[in-house]
Amino acid sequence: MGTLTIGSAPARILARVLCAALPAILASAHAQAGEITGLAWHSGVASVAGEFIVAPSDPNNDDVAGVSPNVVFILQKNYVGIGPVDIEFTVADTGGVTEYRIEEGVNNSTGLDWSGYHLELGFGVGSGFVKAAAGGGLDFDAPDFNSPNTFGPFFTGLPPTELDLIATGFMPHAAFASGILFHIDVPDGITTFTLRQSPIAVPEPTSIAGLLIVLVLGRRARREWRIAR
Ligand SMILES: [Ca+2]
Ligand SMILES: [Ca+2]
Ligand SMILES: [Ca+2]
Repeated sequence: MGTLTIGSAPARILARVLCAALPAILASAHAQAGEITGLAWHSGVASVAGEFIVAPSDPNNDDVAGVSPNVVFILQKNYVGIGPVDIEFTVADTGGVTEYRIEEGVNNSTGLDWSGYHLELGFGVGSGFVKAAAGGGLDFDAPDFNSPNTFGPFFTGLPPTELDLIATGFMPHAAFASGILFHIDVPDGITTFTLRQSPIAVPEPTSIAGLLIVLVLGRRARREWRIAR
């Protein structure tokens, strides 16, 4: 697990959110319902800190419109490389579908600027990750998509789909994005699920040049092949 530096922007945000969430945490301490009951993160490219789960104040609230009161905080995910961070949640049945909002902060320490951010839902972690099946009940607030998804100051979300959220924009190296918020419908009948999140780096100019060369050579080869026939 990563660490937060006292006085840093992520630490200040964490303290502010903790203070705001404290009444809800205390009020839910004796709640009987539990949907997401735990989480563990897996990644070779990032550290995760400031994560905590509030017992749902409104279980089985699918399909709530607007911001769901059920919340999981993951306040600092610090990427040091490009790749996925898998967060595996432990789930207990509550007799319905509970809609959660996830609130995040993401730090870019990769040395690369980012042009996007991709979120997926599935099962398993790392090379064992498998995308969830469409229609399986685990989704990003499908089919109504009546709760907001926001991606902080750098990104704008594309229209959501059942199992993918993609945001595009420009997030420079060394930037921190707070205010990332999205919704997940968590059904009964599963014991775990995985939220996979991956930054998308701005393509290197050399990569773009290489891609153009490949395209030109391919076009020329096709033309010569047609002439030779
Ligand atoms: Ca929903
Ligand atoms: Ca749903
Ligand atoms: Ca909703």
